[in-house]
Amino acid sequence: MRILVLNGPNLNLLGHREPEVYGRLTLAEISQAIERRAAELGGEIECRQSNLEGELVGWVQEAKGTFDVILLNAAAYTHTSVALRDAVAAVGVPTIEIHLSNVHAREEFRHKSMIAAVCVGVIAGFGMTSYLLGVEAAFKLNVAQQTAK
Ligand code: CA2
Repeated sequence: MRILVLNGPNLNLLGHREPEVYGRLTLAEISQAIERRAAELGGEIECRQSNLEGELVGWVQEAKGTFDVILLNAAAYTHTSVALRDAVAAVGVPTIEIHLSNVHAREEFRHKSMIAAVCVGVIAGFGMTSYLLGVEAAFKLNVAQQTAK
């Protein structure tokens, strides 16, 4: 079971800016915790971050055949990117949308996701635990898919 974790713009600032909104953990610390959980469950994780929409689109496209599930925190691109939505829909690797914050309790422009409708599900509002729940969900999904074959 191989999981690709993609993080969008500004998430590299985690732990360094706005701790009252996004917490004190750095992206490296979050990635380590996700890797540990995936290893406990017998899987492998690769975590990447980019501030560039096109780079994220490229990584989604390349995931086919290499990764079983994508965990995608597209950050601000969640609310704007038709390109990421089209990539997720076209590639067909099951994708779970992840958010640290509860986007529905924030500004109205964050309530709309361009990507959620082409994802298997959305996990938001639990800080780092959103990613850990995403790992659990990825394993459940994979087991369900193997059983259905
Ligand atoms: O809650 C989330 O995970 C978000 O995807 C975070 C995005 C935001 O645009 C989405 O609406 C919800 C923002 C990520 C920016 O991360 C920062 C981290 C530290 C300091 C400043 C920004």
